[in-house]
Amino acid sequence: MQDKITQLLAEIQAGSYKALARAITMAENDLPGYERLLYQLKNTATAKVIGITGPPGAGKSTLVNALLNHWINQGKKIAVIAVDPSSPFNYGALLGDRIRMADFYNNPSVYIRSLATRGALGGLHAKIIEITDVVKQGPFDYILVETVGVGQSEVEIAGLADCTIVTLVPEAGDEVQTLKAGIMEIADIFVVNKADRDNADTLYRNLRMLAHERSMGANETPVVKTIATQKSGVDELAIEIEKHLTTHNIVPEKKLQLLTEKCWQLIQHRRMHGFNKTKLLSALKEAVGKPHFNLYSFTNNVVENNS
Ligand SMILES: Nc1nc2c(ncn2[C@@H]2O[C@H](COP(=O)(O)OP(=O)(O)OP(=O)(O)O)[C@@H](O)[C@H]2O)c(=O)[nH]1
Ligand SMILES: [Mg+2]
Repeated sequence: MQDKITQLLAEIQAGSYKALARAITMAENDLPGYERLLYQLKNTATAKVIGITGPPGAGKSTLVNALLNHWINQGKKIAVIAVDPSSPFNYGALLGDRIRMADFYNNPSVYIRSLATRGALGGLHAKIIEITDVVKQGPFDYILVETVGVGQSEVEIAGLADCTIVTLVPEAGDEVQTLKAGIMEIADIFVVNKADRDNADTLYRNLRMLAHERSMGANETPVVKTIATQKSGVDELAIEIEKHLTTHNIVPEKKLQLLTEKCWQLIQHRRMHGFNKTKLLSALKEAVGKPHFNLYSFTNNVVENNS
């Protein structure tokens, strides 16, 4: 009989969204078999991960919506992971947004999954790397990961994605100078969304200037103006994404850093296996009053007895 996990993986690879949903739930909740599933993941996935980040309300979901529309018309298959509690992809979203997305929920070319909780340290979802790796096993051309940009999460998305799109809106024009350091580091493409609003051109020019200053003769980070609600500028954005994906084939430093962090975290997690705070507390309760109690040798004994 074929192993259940092997079977699940084969179903994901064959394009079953039901199997994919089940595997993501396993990853989210550390369910039995989840680690075995991870060990079997293949490194042959061709799906490209595209991160879309930016401040709340910048129009990220509307842009994702427009990109889905664009790529579906080209016969592409796309997965969307929305790490954002207020996202229209989330079930808690406003009714209007849900109606707007209804087409794609039932479209066989699109798989949408929202992850409501953030990572413990304010970064992305704690299992975002594992979940993206699982989704990569499916027969997708693109995996879009939408995240609200708040510090740590932007760095994470840059490590996770093959192409990171930073979405800004005209209202952010004055902030560009202060955003400079962090955001310039991670953006592969800038989008000036809500280009139907005043000051869009100012923001556009400022970003172009920053991109130029920073490029030092190398490729400048492209800046694309969009009106996501009207799907305007989306063709150009799709071209820039494709251009970036085809010209940047080396594993970027930021990806290596993220993977190193993850590996470190997994090692820590494994080394902590078998330790239990309640047990520690009762052992300490017994030991702490003794005249020869020493926290450091106590800890050393606990570690040695556990190995
Ligand atoms: N005028 C204008 N409004 C837009 C445009 N794009 C999006 N909006 C509107 O901006 C609001 C926020 O859009 P969303 O797509 O939900 O923004 P978001 O960045 O995903 O928001 P969060 O996920 O909550 O951070 C919605 O009311 C959209 O209709 C645009 O190009 N022009
Ligand atoms: Mg959103």
